[in-house]
Amino acid sequence: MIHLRCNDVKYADYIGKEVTVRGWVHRLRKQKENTFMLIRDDRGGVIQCVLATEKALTLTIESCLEVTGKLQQDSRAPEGGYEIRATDLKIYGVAKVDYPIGEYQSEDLLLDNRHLAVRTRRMSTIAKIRASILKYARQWFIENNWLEVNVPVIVKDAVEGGSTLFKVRYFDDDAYLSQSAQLYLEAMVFSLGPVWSVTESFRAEKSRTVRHLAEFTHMEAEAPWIILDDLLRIQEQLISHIVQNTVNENSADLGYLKRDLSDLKSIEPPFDKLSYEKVIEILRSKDFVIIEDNGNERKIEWGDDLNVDSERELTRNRSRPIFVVDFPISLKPFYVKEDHEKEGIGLSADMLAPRGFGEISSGGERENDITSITKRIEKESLDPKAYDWYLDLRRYGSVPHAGFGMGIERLVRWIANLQDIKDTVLFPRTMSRVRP
Ligand code: AMO
Repeated sequence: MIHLRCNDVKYADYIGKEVTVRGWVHRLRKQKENTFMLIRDDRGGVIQCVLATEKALTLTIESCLEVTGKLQQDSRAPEGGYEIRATDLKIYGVAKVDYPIGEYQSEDLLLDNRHLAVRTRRMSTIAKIRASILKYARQWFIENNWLEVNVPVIVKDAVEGGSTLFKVRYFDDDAYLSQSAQLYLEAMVFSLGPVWSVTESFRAEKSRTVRHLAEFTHMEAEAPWIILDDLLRIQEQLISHIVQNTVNENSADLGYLKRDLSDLKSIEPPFDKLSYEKVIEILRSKDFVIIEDNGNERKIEWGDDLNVDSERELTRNRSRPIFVVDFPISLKPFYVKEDHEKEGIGLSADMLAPRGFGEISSGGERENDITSITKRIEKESLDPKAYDWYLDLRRYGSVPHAGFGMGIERLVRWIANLQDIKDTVLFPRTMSRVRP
């Protein structure tokens, strides 16, 4: 018996042969004599099956079954003009008639039923693109001799400020869900050299935006003996490798999502670098305004952080990512190293994706000076005691080092051209959504 996996076979090779397909009833049209079903297999491939209606009476949308019959060519059949004339049917599970997902559904209904919506072509297409992005990221790190490591996600210390920490009860104590693997990766570079990890990070983000999740997949890398310029080169190469290979492997998937491939194909190093000062100058020349917490509007000025709107404005007419460098250190966390040639400026960089997508990574050189780190930890209202182990890294043979963190969902959002970050992950976690 020939088991068809729809996406992997050339149907023409099987015309007239008896084949079997296993899957779910994707579409169903019962006529007096014949029933026409579009069967979707477990890789998302589809084929039409025609069955005598008397054998199909119990069948419903999303019923799980196995159909055997002769493969025939019929130009009326959807998805390529082939169909199976069924002679045998094995039913694994009849679906209840009230399957909640139809052709046109509201966003909320799809999110409430995400455990079922993962079966839609759109969601499985995005999942495949995401898998390629992770695969080619891993390939780049392996080819360039970086060691993959794992870190804990239950921690005692904040990396990105205290306001977005999720507290958890840890036996008789309190702990937090990790915001970033960075501090642990920093500990590893002393004995493992360049290291990288993919870990879930957690942020109790109060803001509802199209690019923030409460839980996201964080790809992070850290290496000894490198400076900011090296870090930018590493990210340019990594991103170009991921994009070119994903476009190559997933062009049909990207096409299904109506992603214009020409921009992506042009992604190659080097990426433009703009200083924070230049960025503020550009935004001011466009009369870009900031809305303050009290609702007042004013023109953006030096010292303001970049946000979703300013990054959209900066990148909307660009086709390739850019780095923003030379941020005021006051806008950056305690670990960012100050540029000793430019007082008050940090040796860090954010990478912004083009066409309005904005920040996808952040990183830089790490501060070595214990006094400076401690002061800045206190300034962020964090408890220096929690960082004792981290400060040991500076006490015992500190090494110049640098690293970055990149949000996989932000990367998927840009590469697959998705507006809402919730679509980049099968089971999104946001302020208002923790199930399914
Ligand atoms: P940062 O906080 O900028 O830096 O995070 C790094 C990258 O992670 C992604 N990201 C998010 N993605 C989805 N939802 C969120 N709420 C969210 N928050 C962040 C973004 C961002 O660029 N330790 C530092 C990095 C470093 O210096 O190594 C850090 O975590 O893509």
